Amino acid sequence: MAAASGLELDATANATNGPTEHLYKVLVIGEFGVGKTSLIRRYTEGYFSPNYKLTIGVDFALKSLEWDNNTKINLQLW
Ligand SMILES: Nc1nc2c(ncn2[C@@H]2O[C@H](COP(=O)(O)OP(=O)(O)OP(=O)(O)O)[C@@H](O)[C@H]2O)c(=O)[nH]1
Ligand SMILES: [Mg+2]
Repeated sequence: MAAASGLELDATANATNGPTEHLYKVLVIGEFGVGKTSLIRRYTEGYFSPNYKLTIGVDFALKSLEWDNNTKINLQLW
């Protein structure tokens, strides 16, 4: 399984414009049944279930992180 992400932060947050929001789309790819859905669910929802059905096509989940007081990071995990 391989995860590719482009987590590069530009620290351009400034007080006048309020919080800066960043959106990153993270693609999780790999052979069937290796645990991609499990990994994403565990990270975004905080639990593991041994009963996931195989994913047909693609699915995605969202995770929002308060990076610091001026920066919000939204992750789209595919
Ligand atoms: N024991 C154990 N089982 C795991 C782990 N990760 C995933 N599994 C199990 O492996 C099976 C497949 O996990 P999925 O997360 O559905 O795998 P997937 O890569 O999304 O599969 P596809 O969507 O079919 O490509 C499930 O029954 C999971 O419960 C792990 O870390 N430990
Ligand atoms: Mg899956």
